Amino acid sequence: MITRATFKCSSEKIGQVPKDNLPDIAFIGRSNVGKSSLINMLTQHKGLAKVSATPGKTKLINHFLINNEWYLVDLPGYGYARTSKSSRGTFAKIITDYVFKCEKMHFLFVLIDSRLDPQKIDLEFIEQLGLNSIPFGLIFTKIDKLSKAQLERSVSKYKQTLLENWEELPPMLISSSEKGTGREEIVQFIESILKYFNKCSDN
Ligand SMILES: Nc1nc2c(ncn2[C@@H]2O[C@H](COP(=O)(O)OP(=O)(O)OP(=O)(O)O)[C@@H](O)[C@H]2O)c(=O)[nH]1
Ligand SMILES: [Mg+2]
Repeated sequence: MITRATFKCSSEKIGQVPKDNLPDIAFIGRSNVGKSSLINMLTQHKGLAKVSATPGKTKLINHFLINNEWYLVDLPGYGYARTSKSSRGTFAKIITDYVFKCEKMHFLFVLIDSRLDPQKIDLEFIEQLGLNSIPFGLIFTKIDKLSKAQLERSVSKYKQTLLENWEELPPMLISSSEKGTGREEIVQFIESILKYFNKCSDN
């Protein structure tokens, strides 16, 4: 259960993230997919993370302290034309540094727009996660825009696409920040991850 959520800090590089031992659960995905909205929905705290209809809103690594025990982390989106044209390549350095090098990062949710066919940029990013053994799951966002049948088709298409390259599927969840759908399942899933990491650090 999320009982307390407060903004902790914004970092422009990983050297600035909080120096405590509390684990990070982070959200990544294409610009505008709904990362910041999902953080507000999960914490039931409108306006905690900054949301905008214009892609490219979140530019820093934002830490939100949850129950004084762990962090939800809002990251900048990838695949936004203005940032992808930079010399740093498709994924900004701030993203790759955090995801692949930051020890605080315990689990990453890759958000996928449930309305779209599997996108190359997401598949490429997922491939990098797999190759680097980064623990991750998928969350299909904005499901309020689809019928039940459309959502099922979309998710099963995604599974098929992933199974072309992977033997095992990552955990998959669904959400609508507009309607609050998926909140309980996502929070429970995060709690099970945190319990697992707690057990590991006890031994
Ligand atoms: N209908 C609907 N709209 C959503 C949902 N989630 C987000 N949106 C809308 O999508 C737009 C982008 O939402 P953000 O949460 O700012 O997206 P983001 O992934 O944080 O975007 P960047 O920070 O730019 O990378 C906003 O206009 C939101 O209102 C959802 O579940 N349903
Ligand atoms: Mg954002």
